[in-house]
Amino acid sequence: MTDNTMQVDSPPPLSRAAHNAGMAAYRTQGQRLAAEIGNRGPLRLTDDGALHPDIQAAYWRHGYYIFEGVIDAAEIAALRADAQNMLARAPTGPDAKVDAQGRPALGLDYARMPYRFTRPLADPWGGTQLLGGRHPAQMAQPRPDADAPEHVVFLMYSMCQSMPSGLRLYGHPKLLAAAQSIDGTDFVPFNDAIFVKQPGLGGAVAWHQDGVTHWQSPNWDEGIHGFNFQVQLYPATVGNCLWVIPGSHKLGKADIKGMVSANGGSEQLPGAVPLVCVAGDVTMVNRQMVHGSFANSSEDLRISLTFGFHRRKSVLGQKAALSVEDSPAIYDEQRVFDRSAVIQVAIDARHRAFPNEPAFAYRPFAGLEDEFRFSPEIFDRVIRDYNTKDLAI
Ligand SMILES: O=C(O)CCC(=O)C(=O)O
Repeated sequence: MTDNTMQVDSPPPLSRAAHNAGMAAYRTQGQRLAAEIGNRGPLRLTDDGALHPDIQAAYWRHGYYIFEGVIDAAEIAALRADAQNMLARAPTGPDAKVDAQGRPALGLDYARMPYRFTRPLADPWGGTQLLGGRHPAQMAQPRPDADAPEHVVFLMYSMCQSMPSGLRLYGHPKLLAAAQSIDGTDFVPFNDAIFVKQPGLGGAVAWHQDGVTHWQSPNWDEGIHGFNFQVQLYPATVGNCLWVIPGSHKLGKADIKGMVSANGGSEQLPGAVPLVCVAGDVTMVNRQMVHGSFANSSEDLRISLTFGFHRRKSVLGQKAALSVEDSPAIYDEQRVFDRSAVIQVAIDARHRAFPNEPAFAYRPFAGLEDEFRFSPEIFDRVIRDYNTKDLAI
């Protein structure tokens, strides 16, 4: 098994269509609960640029919020084009070096190969020790249709390097203002990953909580592991979207295996809500939420650009974890500065593309803006292989 192959052996019990049909009642119940909770609307800022206090309160109460209509149609079109280009340039499988057109795949010269594959409709992490063993209960793995390929792209990394529009998105002033309100003026980046849930093929992400570092910290609280945005490039439907258990970010480390057992072994956990979105909506999800997504047995594509932020004090001095745990690094001042510089460069790249939009003022780089203007030299120094410096906790 190579680094970017995630194999699953157990025989799939249900057909794709039967799995899709079997989710219907659960989906209806989840949508009802989501409607009761609400927690969605435009991304409103106060006059001094803070995320509106009502939204902050709603986020902290339930652990998530859906910002509607943040990214306009033209920007979504550019992001789709770049994401589809990345998909087209993926190697044909985990061990391949060329894409479907026989060209050298994107990323062969990157420090980290930017693609992860799964077998269709599989749950590559559930029930394994991968990623700190944080996905303890495997989701159902339906049998794909007969014409399914052997492997599908599941995740793509490096959006700030491989997608010009992805770098610009990373400097979005309203998203950064929200990050600043949640994680403080000295907030720092986490990582980014593009979840690709191809229609009738996309893999499952077993129920999990993201954080691995601070569960036993004496100063543990509901925000210590930060949050993730997901920018939806296509509709996130009830059949393919991310699900969360509201309020679970406040309760410490969940016994997910026990929750599934107590639910008669079914992964259809009670009290969960689907984060249904249209293209251009952005979800904000606390990384301590119990969350996951089912095998995409539906007919709808989802591509979610996922990137997160932390409080600086949650990260500084911590050991590399999760996607960067193969390195023995400690997140010292230099590492935090180097990875945070991606934000400053992204702000400048965005400002060049959208000169009429107010640029976000990122406090840790106040006075250093001229040293981090977007240029070929800065791209090589700051953006190339930036994800080897991710700040995962
Ligand atoms: O979008 C998905 O399906 C999974 C996302 C997720 O698990 C995460 O962001 O941690």
